[in-house]
Amino acid sequence: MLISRRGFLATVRNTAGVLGLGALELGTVEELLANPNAPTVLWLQGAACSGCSVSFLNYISATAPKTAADVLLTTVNVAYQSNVSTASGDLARSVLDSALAKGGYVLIVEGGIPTAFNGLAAIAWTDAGGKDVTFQQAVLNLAGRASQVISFGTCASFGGVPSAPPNPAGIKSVRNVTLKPALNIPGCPPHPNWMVWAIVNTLAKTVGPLDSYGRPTALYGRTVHSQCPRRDSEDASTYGQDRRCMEEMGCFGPSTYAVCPTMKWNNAQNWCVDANSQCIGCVNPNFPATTPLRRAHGD
Ligand code: FSX
Ligand code: SF4
Repeated sequence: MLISRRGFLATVRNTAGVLGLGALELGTVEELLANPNAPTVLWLQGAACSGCSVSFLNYISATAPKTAADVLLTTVNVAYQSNVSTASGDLARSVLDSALAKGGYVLIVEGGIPTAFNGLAAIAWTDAGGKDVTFQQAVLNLAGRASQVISFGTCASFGGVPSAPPNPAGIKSVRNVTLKPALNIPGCPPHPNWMVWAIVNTLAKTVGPLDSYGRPTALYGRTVHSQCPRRDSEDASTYGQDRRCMEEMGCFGPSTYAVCPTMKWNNAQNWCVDANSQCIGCVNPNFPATTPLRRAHGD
């Protein structure tokens, strides 16, 4: 069943409500949808903690787009988002079916992909005939007709937390399941600015060079250590010592590539080291196997 224009408008209006935007101007949405070039974005969620979506919803900026709502509703055409869309059942699935039939959308995947038990550890939805569609199958189908696949978070990019041993569900990354290129935006979770950056630059075709792990060097090109204000400071010997370097406590800043020290988090208020925690390397392909937190707990 193809979704009607009226149904789609209702879906978008409902999404605005969930985001706390109040009444969405129907004219604004119609204007957006009337644009034949309005890019469609589909955002699926698999084996994850929802932290990527939550991080994205905390996006805030002094310049446009100013909030996550601006991104979702006026900058791009997000037709499906697992956490914020209130549409469910046939209506939600029909949005995906319509996009698949048309092709050329941007597919965002958040979370790892369970592959053991024929993928049955995660059911994405049921098809029009009532048959279960595994998350693995959903990603494979939708990736096949996407113009670009983007992995949000370390789980989708590399397997991340849900793929940690013994990994009974056989969690794999998006690249390892689709065997196709995907733009990786790791972080557990990724910074909201990185996700907005990825969407906007993908649509504008301005992502630029990637490193060997499929990460844009604009965001992951320098080590945390090289940008850290504590580089020449005295070593910390325990937690809670302001302005001391955490290297002796296993800080991963020297081997982790991210812009956290310069961009900072929570609307540029703070970041891990400024809060007296080591960098735990959450953007790394082997996260969380070797984090200093595991060592601190004797794992
Ligand atoms: Fe993974 Fe997303 Fe870590 Fe969570 O949903 S990157 S577990 S913070 O956030 O997929
Ligand atoms: Fe490098 Fe970590 Fe020390 Fe900062 S706290 S200077 S990132 S080792």
